[in-house]
Amino acid sequence: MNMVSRNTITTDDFRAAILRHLTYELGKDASHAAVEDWRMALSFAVRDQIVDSWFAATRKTYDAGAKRVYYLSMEFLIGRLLKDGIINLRLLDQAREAMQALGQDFDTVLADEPDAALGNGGLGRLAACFLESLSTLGCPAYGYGIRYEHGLFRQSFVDGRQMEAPETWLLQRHPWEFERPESRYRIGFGGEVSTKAGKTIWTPADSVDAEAYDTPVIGWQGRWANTLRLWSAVASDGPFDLDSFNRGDFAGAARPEALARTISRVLYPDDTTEQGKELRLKQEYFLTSAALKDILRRFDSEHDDIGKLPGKVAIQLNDTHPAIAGPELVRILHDERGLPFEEAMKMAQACLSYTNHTLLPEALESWPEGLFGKLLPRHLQIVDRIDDAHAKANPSRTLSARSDHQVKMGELSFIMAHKVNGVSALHTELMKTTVFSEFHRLHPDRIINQTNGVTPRRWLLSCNPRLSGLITDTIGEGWVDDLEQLKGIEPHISDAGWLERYAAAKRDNKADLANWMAKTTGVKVDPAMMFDVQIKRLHEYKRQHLNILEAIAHWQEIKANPSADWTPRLKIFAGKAAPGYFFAKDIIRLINDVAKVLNADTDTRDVLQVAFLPNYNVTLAERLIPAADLSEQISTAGKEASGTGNMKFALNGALTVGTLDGANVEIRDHVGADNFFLFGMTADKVEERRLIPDHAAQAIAADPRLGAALKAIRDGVFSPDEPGRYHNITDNLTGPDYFLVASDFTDYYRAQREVDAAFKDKTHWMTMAALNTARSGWFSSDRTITDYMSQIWDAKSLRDS
Ligand code: AZC
Repeated sequence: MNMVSRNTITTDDFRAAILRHLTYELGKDASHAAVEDWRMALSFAVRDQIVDSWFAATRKTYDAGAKRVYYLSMEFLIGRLLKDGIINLRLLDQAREAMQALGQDFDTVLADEPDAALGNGGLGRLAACFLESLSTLGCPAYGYGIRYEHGLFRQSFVDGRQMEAPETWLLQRHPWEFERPESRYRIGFGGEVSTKAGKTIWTPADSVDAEAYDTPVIGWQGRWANTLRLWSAVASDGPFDLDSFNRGDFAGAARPEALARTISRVLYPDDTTEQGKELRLKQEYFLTSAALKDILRRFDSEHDDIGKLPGKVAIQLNDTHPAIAGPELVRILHDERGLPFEEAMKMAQACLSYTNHTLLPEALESWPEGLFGKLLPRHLQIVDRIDDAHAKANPSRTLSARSDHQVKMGELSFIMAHKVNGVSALHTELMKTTVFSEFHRLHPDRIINQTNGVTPRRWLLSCNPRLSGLITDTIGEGWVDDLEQLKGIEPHISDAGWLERYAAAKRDNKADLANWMAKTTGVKVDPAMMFDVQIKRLHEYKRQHLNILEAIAHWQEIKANPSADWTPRLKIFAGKAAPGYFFAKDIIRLINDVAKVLNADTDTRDVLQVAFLPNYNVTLAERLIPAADLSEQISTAGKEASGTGNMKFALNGALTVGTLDGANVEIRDHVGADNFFLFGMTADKVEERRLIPDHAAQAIAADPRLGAALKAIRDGVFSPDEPGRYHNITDNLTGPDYFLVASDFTDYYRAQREVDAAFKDKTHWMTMAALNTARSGWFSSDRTITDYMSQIWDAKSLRDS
């Protein structure tokens, strides 16, 4: 098979490098080394291969005096890095052969790596895909984030209920990072603002130090590597604690230590509800201030004219979480560097841009001004001056970042950014007409769209070797960094032999998943069933409960006529609920309860089963997506900003059943309406429907299947020991039903029966699946990043220079 070509290092040299690391770096004898030791040794050997191109990229950037992109994000949902590095360096053959020669099972060693789960979901995973694409494209860039000691919690189920345990990815050494004790900045909080000789001086009361840890991010073919710089909080030994100590204020003396320990300790596990917690604001300022100090230090080392800043520095705010970058940069430029205020503000705007990832009102960050002012007294003053300057420039309007005794981070980000982007065409239009409508009228050129994308290295080449092997065999390897080349497989789809190979890849991926499920969860499934997959965070707007209601109704239908020719289907769920989001946790439990009943039902279990796989993470996604037949993208239209899982599924040949929401709209446009199962109300219809006071009751009255499914839940069919267990869910769905589960049910049910019918015609199904693969090239994050580079950052690739 014409596999992707090899790196030039020989297997022998690579094996020697692994042994050298095992012996001299880890101090382990090969005869006693554990899997973890082998993994470390292999990781170090791979890392060695990255470092040279990493240095070369840095040198090129300095030599060219090039503009750098800085991606500020509270989340980077990275997953494992070992295989990613091996694949991008094209070391797969050597690594496998070397480990074999050393008597180790390569896949076992790869599987030993914990996921770096420094993110909640889509926003964090997007940041990770973007970093990889920035490196692949050779755009000089840094990711800045927090090195959380504990990433997203570990999920397990007890009696079907979600349990959370701390995640401890740093228990073992993290072989990819380099500690940089020399890159350390003091970050202040609280204190006083004073004026001296016309200068404003902020004297913080407390401080912590941010210490850098660098992880190289290698692009495709190892041609370029950028840096992910994560900050860890350590106690600063500044005058504050010594003074307190000398005064005998030991608690005060210990405060910096305590502060430091908590700030980078844990990722906030709630991705859609803003809780307004002080620690969260501290984390946000900690990341942002450390990043800006680092950016300016680097700038100063190369340039002596601050006026050049916007030409050399592009700072992207990943959602509003780092929005304090606006006032912080103005503070540095005005207070510390002496630029006139409005000039400082203009310069900051020219550097900054902001991506919005959600319109959900509960996710739009705002801080009580008291809390904000207590922690960041100077920044609160600057927010006011920003508002004044904005009002002066736009006299007829009263839009401001501080209002109703709150500091509003969306408004602040909008004002302080030269570009504001949405993440899908629909989402961007909704930004213009809803949350930012007034701002948009005032600044009609500021909002632009950048539809999300995913990296094809991780989400096809690495996670689906069977399909990527077939593709490379058919069209060569150019698709890996030019995903639109996938169109080249389209002419082959009508070739029965080729299509059979495509189908075989899917079949084998499904068999692998079935084996893995049997081994790890004890759930035995037949890989001939349709694998119907919904994997994402649990949220009412994502409507996992619509999916399980459909399963219940279908089960009832099958039970009434068990011998009919049903299409066998396995519904797979995975995803975490925010620990405080009780409704979402109820949905998890309901799905688990339903699974128990359905999977035990001998009348129906050959044709309908349900599995909720615990502890969803990037690695599990890499396992599930290549094995999926059907991708559930069923959010209430207008609520899912984009979705990125939807793209990964389409790319890997799963057909979508979905609403016209987020990037589903564009996926359907690209793959063709015939190759997509559409259902549900559009975003406009959703808004209209909500105006009907009893919309849910009407929908239930109109569809007896829905009524019967709800009744089964209410009667305790799935919770016989506690019939009332799900009254919150049934009350909601028969009452307010804000996310219109009832109103979309009937059309969803219809679409699912269409799916069933289509799945029976294997040739037709596989043709549709292959067309999804062939036509998903546009959803590469390389395309997205190329557009950010030209339309937002004005940044150039240096890869080929
Ligand atoms: C997510 C959106 O919900 C998802 O639709 C989108 O694909 C993703 O961002 C990447 O743009 N948002 C989040 O994960 N979190 C927040 C706060 O929006």
